[in-house]
Amino acid sequence: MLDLQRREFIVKGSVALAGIAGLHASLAYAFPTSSGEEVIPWLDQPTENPDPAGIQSQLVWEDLDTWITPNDKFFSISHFNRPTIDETTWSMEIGGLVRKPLKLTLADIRARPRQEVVFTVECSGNHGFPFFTGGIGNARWAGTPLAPILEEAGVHEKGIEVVFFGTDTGEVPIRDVKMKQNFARSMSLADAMNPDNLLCYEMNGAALPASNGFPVRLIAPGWYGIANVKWLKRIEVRDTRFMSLLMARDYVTIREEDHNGETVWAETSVGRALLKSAPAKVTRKGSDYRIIGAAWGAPIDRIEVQIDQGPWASTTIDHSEEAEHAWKIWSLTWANPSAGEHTVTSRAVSTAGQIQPAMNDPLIAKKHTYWESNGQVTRRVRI
Ligand SMILES: Nc1nc2c(c(=O)[nH]1)N[C@H]1C(S)=C(S)[C@@H](COP(=O)(O)O)O[C@H]1N2
Ligand SMILES: [Mo]
Repeated sequence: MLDLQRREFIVKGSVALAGIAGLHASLAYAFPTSSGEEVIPWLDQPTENPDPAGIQSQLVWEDLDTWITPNDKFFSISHFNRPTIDETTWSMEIGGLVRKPLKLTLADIRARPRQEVVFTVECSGNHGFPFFTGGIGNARWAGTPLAPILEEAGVHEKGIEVVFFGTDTGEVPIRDVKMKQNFARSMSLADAMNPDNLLCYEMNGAALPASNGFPVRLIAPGWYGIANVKWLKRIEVRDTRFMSLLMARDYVTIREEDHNGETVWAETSVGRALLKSAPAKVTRKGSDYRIIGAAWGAPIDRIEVQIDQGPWASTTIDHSEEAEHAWKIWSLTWANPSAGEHTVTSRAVSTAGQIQPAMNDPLIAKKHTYWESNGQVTRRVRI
């Protein structure tokens, strides 16, 4: 009963009532609901982070025990510097091909209609290197929708591209040109106008932490981390595609594709999130073992797990906390594992019937860059 009491406090609404009504429902809760369930650490562990300034607070998968990632445990990525911004002097411009350029302070933005979204942000480089496997977190973001602001500014008929500039700057060399430039990412006007996009000032009920973009960042649900520009400084509407470092040189996936037996090299800009899952941890309580994990990146139908080279087994999705753009937490009872070393692999299947690719699928095997590493994740564990 203690287990259910804990759930009563954290789960709201009809899902909670269903959970309280039938004990069996608590079996669908993925996270430990009673003490004595211990985590067995994976044998394979990420290697030492060579860039502690750029990559911070990666998720430790074995520690995953809440749907929402607390702010002090949320990963953060910076390509240039990490600016410290004084909110009292900060303002943001909306300009370029607009009829009425705007300048908004934090108070202006906060005074506008508030909208929240629970969105799992994953860095597109996550799982691209042995030292980078925890570039993911799930938060409740709050801000004001971007689309009405663009409407208010009045986008010119010729405007097709919206560029988001961060306050952070770096010196970027290309050929013999050296540019001191701000972090910049763009979206088509149609993508920018998506009603889910937020000028976000709050993360899990608190002001955005400095490392996650204080005072205001873009939150673009359904997109990889890179699109979610932090420390916003300026939004600019243009009449051509924008080919910045982070649109067209880095964050470009290079893949060999087969076209009627001929190899075509495709170079595509990283943008929307891709279907993915990963095992988070194996737990043991007495002789009962469970595998718990997460799945995200596309509407999820189901998640399956393979032990060693065995058959794929269905997992149970934890429906107690869910949202359209948030990871789903799943679990599976692992009955009578034999003593010794095992591999645990998960794969997500989308509602459209797409299966997360295996590592030897040409989609992954013929990808020559590390971004968009959404292949199946295999972990090793000793029972
Ligand atoms: N201005 C700015 N925005 C940025 C970045 C950055 O370096 N500068 N990094 C991007 C990348 S690569 C990712 S994965 C996400 C990560 O968001 P987080 O640091 O809040 O976890 O921020 C994105 N937004
Ligand atoms: Mo990223």
